[in-house]
Amino acid sequence: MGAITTIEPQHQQQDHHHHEHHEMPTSGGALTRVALSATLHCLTGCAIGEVLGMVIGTALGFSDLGTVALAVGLAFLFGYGLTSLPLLRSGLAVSAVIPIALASDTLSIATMEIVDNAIMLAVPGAMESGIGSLLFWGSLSFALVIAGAVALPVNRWLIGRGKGHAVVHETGIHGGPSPRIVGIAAAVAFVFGSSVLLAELFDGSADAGGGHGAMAAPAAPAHEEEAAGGHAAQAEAAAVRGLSASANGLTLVLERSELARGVPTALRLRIENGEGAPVRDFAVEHTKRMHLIVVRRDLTGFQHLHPAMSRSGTWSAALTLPQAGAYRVFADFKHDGRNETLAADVEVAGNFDPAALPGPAQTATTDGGYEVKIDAGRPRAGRESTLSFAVTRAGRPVTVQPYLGARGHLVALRASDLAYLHVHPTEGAGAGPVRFATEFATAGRHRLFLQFRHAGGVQTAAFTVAVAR
Ligand SMILES: [Cu+2]
Repeated sequence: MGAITTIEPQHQQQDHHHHEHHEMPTSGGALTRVALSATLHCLTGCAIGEVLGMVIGTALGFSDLGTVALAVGLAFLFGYGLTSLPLLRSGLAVSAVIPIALASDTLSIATMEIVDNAIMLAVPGAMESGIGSLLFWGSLSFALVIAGAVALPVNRWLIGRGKGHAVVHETGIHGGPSPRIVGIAAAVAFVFGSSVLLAELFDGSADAGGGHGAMAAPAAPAHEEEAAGGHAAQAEAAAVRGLSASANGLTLVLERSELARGVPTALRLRIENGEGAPVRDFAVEHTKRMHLIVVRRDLTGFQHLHPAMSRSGTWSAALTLPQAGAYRVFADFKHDGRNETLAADVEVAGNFDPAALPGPAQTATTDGGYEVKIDAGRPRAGRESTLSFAVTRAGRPVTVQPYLGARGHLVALRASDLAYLHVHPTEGAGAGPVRFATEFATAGRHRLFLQFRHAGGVQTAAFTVAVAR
């Protein structure tokens, strides 16, 4: 924040703006103090709006652009609001308050919003890591403090010319938060934010799931297949997962292996380490720390759930299984820098009527009436395959909304044993077909479950793909 003193204020008096009992300093340390107080005041409203916008936008899975737009809108709303409320409360008419708020805050809020949103977009994974992660809150804290620091010379310059917050000052009405308290909060936010970002930097991982993992785990082996694609992904993809309840020293423990048919039940599970203690530090992957895939052994009844973890490390999700049969429960998560998929079965008693696997088809229709056309090329065992999905509704192309930090989510299971394949999206935002890459380890039939979001709802389309030798 040292740059503030380098800007020289204009020393000319602005008599027509000058009031005798609220003389504004036009230079030096006194001007800086007024500018600092005004900036902290403005930053409060801005921060409330920005944080609210970021939380709502990321929680609802908005695109980065949508989240930023919401945050900017709310920042202006709260910024103007915080200036206007004390004036309105003191009896000033709305028609008098609006021009004052506009003159006082517009440039200041605009500066802050450009800076803090640019920082949020620039920090890798900050927007995707979600409100449960340290990386998200660290980046946001850091971004807001830097935004305030950049706005300070802007406000100082404006006030020195009798503009900006000087206009509010002229009314003689002072309200809003104490600059001292906001100043202390900003200092704390700066220390917290820069610590998180420094830790992220030293961890050396550009992993979108920073959060807890990045702080707690000593530099884990980098498995950045999400970002790197290509070669790193191929080695990883060749290994099928989800065939075992235990792998790499971790064990999936389901609290119960039998569920009642058609009754909403809390499916509870934990991941235990080698000592039998529950694991609690999971990294964010695809915006969540735990993905549960539930599917009946005959590859029907697909469900994708996001459970919540208790302090003790027990994950819980509401699950209803309407049909009898044996179901595979896959726990897909990232721990110590590694992607893991552990799986175990639950049974639902009753008459089991297994469904035959549908043959390969080019199109599938979702429950919501969306038509999805698959282009899988000619997939061969041991080769990287690109899978492309075009979504239409009533014959018109549909541009899908972001879902779990990508344009869609794909689960690929080997039909013979429900082996769980690693699949990764191959491109970010935009229109056109949704694309993924995977490597089918072996020949044979596979069942693919594509999930995408549109009009606020999540749709699932299932396909059978025959992989050649
Ligand atoms: Cu998920």
